[in-house]
Amino acid sequence: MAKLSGKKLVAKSLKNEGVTTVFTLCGGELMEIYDACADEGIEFIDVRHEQAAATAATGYATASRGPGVAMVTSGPGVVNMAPGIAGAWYASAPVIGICTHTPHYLEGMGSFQEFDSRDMYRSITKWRGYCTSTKRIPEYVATAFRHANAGRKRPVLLDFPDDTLVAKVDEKVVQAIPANRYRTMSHPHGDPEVVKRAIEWLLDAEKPGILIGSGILWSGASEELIRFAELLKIPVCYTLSGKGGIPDDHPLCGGMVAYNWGSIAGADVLLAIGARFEEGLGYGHGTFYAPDVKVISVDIEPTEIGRNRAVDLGICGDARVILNQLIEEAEKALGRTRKKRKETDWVRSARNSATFIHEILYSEASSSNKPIDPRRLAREVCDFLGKDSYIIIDGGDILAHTVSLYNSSFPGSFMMGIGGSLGLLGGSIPFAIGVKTAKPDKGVVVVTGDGSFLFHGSEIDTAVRHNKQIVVVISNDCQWGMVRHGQQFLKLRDVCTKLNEHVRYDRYAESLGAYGELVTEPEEIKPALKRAFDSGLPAVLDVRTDPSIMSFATYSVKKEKAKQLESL
Ligand SMILES: Cc1ncc(C[n+]2csc(CCOP(=O)(O)OP(=O)(O)O)c2C)c(N)n1
Ligand SMILES: [Mg+2]
Repeated sequence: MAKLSGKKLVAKSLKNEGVTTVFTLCGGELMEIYDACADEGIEFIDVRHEQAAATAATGYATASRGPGVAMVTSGPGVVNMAPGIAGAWYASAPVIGICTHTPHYLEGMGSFQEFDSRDMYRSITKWRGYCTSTKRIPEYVATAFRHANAGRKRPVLLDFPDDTLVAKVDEKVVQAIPANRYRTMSHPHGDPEVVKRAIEWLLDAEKPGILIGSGILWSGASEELIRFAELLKIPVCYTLSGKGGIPDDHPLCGGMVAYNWGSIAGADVLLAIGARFEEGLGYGHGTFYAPDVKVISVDIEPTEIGRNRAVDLGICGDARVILNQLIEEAEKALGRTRKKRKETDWVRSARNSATFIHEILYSEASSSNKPIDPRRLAREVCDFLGKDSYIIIDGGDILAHTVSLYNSSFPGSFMMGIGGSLGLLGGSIPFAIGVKTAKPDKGVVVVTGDGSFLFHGSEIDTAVRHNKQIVVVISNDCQWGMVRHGQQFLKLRDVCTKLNEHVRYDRYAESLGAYGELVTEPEEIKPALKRAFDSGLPAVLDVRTDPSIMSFATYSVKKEKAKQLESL
């Protein structure tokens, strides 16, 4: 009977999970794992920082709606990977972080690169496995995938001491567990009685509203959402991370709450699906909510229901399954009464306010000034993007400008490379590499601030080496704009917020083998984007933007801060 090393078992177990790509940065103990994985047909994308490995895995997971895998070395590798895993945690992405460890029998003795990863990762992973038995490797890998994918998706850490990886075991003592045998393939349904009550309330409501978050995207429920909203003629608003759950040009789309707060404000019954009542939703309180609104909250994670605000009905389960249940109940109820829902003034006003706000923002983005108005840059990029491209955004003010102008075309076409609500700048380049790996036939565009680009700009090198065409548009205002604008608004010292005015990001990209262009004229943005795509290479456009333009997001946050300072 053949003997298998732990490294072989890791490779075989990953293959068993259907893994085809792993994001990594090398280390001594990883070399034979690379070989073993190559034998199994698993490809590696080697990045320039371990944080980027986890962030690329997050991009891969987000685009594929499945697990993403990052593999790093012991000690420094796993220390460096942590911020990327934190981003995955806040983005609710099922990322499997794999690291090695100094031998178990030397634990606590101070061996070179020994590090207690499980303790460090406690608050940013759902599960942490430390495997000290070679024959149990398949079980640990299976457990990691099971935890990452169960309920609300989140990252996990798999830690393998080197002695576990080096030891060999008889093939026959190893239990290979088929991936479909240790986790349920069905998705949790909502309680039918509660679903029925939700439909009664929504049918009785004069001003029903739907609020969606990223749960819609993770469960792949956009189609069902649209069918349900159309059936009952209910306007739909979305949170920042729910953007893309419904196309912006859909007649029932009321836009993003942060901008079009008015669209469904005053709803008498509000159905929140996969949207959490966190800061972006005023923690569930404020003028957006009618005082006697009935809130129905749908979430895969039971502890999210009732967090920060009381709800009137809670339905725990998978968004797509529950929307199908809601559709079925609604059809039954409408069939009984033979009524068809009509479009009301309430629906029209939600749509009109969304269109009105978009038109204002769009017209404000038409300046032909030089340096280029960053709003114009955002508008040009959004106009350029076909219906078939992903956009990934990063940065401060430029992020806010772009969010407000981008009309999402297909579910998930819009993504943030900033670790969900963590707001972790700088991830967009590796994130985009992960997206391009999962969706090689789609266009992938990054819009980022110059400051944010600098965190992981070196990953352009990764994109070149692995032939991942991502087109990166830098709003180069030579500053940490969002923070510097805050300093100006609050009349504080102009310190620590300037960036290098001499740098040429296009030349930096060219030196790495990518396509690069400096753009100083607003009319040149679209042609430069076309040239970038036509080059067939990863590309960087260094677009010189006006440092004086503050985004609406910065303005409103700083206004609030000024009020607080005054009241002290
Ligand atoms: C990792 C990280 N560090 C610091 C911050 C604080 N921060 C928020 S916005 C911002 C400025 C972003 O500047 P840039 O990327 O150039 O975009 P701009 O605002 O200039 O458009 C900073 C530093 C953060 N959110 N994340
Ligand atoms: Mg900037």
